[in-house]
Amino acid sequence: MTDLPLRLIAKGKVRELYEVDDEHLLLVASDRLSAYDIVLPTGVPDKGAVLTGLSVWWFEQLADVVPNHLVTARTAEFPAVLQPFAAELRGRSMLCRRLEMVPVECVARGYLTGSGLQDYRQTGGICGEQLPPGLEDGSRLPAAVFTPATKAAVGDHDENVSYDAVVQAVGAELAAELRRLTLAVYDRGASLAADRGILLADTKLELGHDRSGALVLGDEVLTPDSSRFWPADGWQPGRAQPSYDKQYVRDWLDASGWDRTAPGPELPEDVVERTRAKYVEAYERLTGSSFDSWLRES
Ligand code: Q0T
Repeated sequence: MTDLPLRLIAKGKVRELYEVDDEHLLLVASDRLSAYDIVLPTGVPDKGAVLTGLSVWWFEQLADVVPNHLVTARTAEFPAVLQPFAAELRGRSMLCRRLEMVPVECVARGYLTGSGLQDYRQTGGICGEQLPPGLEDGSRLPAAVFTPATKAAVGDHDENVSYDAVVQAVGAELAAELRRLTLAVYDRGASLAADRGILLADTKLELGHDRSGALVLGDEVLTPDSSRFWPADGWQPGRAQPSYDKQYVRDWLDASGWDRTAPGPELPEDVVERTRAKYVEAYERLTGSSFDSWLRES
């Protein structure tokens, strides 16, 4: 997009974080999409707006569990310097309170897959928490597990760490609070999503302290980029689960002969359009509101 008249303070694979003033940041979600850890050259129209709309909706659903950093996602309420960019920012940006971030990636897993499955196969548990024997890819865990990780540089994978390592890093009191809040957010999210036919396999949160010292939810929450969404009707432990949002992309990439090195191939129009429809469907299924209404109100 056009450069904003703001200092860029963090850039992820598919979104950017800008400084607005001492106390506020602007989080902007792009339409870029990554697959097999590579950002593809083709964007998915409205993906950034779907993820932002979902995140804002989840913040509301979670307000009784944990406070959050959202100030407003209505562009009309953004500062005057951003008004010339309102059309570009609409739907996909959040004005947030600036927090002192806790240097721990707070992950909760209700199902076994990904790096959790790798850990389990090597150790019989994840992040030092033992699990029952006999679990396979996609198995539901007896109860959600807090599996913290340390943040890696862009492009690298976060590293799972033990709960003890979190205690060493931030102290016993904060570590316990991170675990409690992460599991509470996962449990609320998973239960709400399950009611709507979507399994929430796992989710990653970022928490920080506000000026009063309160622990606050930051970043984006319970989006398909920060979480694994699976269609409940296709769930079958013992194999890789289909992704709610990216399966058309993966299927096409798998058949394309791509060797999974950058830059990755351009996606055909029909794959882009079907993927856009999956993102919009996820938004509408979870929130019960039309995606158009999100674009109108933001
Ligand atoms: C942050 C202070 O979101 C990140 O990178 C995206 C490109 C990671 N990150 C978040 C912060 C936030 C938030 N969210 C906040 N409210 N206050 N820092 C910094 N990096």
